Amino acid sequence: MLIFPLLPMKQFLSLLLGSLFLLSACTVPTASQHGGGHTTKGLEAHALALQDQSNETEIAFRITEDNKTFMDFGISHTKEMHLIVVRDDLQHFAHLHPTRDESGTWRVTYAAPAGGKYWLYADFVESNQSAHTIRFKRTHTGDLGEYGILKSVETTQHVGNGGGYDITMDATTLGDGGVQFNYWIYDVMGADQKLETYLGELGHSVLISPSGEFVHVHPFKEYVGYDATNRTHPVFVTGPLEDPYYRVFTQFQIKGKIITVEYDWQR
Ligand SMILES: [Cu+2]
Repeated sequence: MLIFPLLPMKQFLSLLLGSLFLLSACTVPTASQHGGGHTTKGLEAHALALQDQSNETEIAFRITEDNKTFMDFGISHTKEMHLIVVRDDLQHFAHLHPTRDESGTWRVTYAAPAGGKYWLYADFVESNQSAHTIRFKRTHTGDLGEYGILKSVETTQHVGNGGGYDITMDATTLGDGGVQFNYWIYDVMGADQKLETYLGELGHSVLISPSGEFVHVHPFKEYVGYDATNRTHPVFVTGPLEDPYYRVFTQFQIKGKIITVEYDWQR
C-alpha cells in the first residue's frame, strides 16, 4: 500500500484495479452459494457439462465443453476439484478430491457404503474463477440398509460425532430468509477448541435438501476472524434458502483431524 503514492497515476490505477479484481475473484468461491443441479457463477463462465465414466469401485468423469474435454481449471479451496457424494436420503456423505489424469479424466476410488441412488456434485472453478457445480446421479446395487430421512426436530442439536469433541449447533433464521448457523466446539474437559485451516477455510458447510438443492458456505469471517486467539465458535451465514429442509454437513479440522458433523435444519 505504501508504494502506491510513489507510482505514476496510470500504474497506480492499474495496480488498484488489479488488486480489486483479485479481491473479487477470491471472494467468489468463499461466498459461494450454489443452487441445485447445474449452476455457474461468474461473468465469463463457460457452458460446461459432465460425462460420467464411473464403475463400482471408482468415480471417474470428464468435464466437457462442446463435447471436448475441458482442462482450464483454477484452484478453489486449495484444490482443482471437490466432489461431494451423498445418498438421496441424505445419508452417507463424502467430500472427495479426485485427481486428473493426462487425458483430463478425474478419478477417485469410491465404494458406496450401501446401495441406492446417490447424488454427486462436482464443485470447481475455471482459471478465471467462474464457479461451477454440476450434479450427476449414480445408482449403486446392494443392500439399502437403513434408509429414509430421519429429521431431528430440535433447534439446538448435539452433533458431536464421537471424534472426541462435544459439538453443539443451533440456527437462527435471518430477515432475508438466510440462516445463521452457530457452533460450540469443546473437548471432553469443556475447553473451547481452536479450529485449524482446512482447505483454506475455518470450516466448510454443505447444505443438501431432499430435492438435491446444494449450498456451500464458509464461516463468516467478520465474526470469527483469522487471528490465533479467536478461532472458536464459528458462525456460518447462508443467503435465502429455497427449500424447507436441509441436512447441513460441516467439516472442521482440529489438531490435524477432520471432524464431520450433521445438523437437520427445518424452516
Ligand atoms: Cu468449502
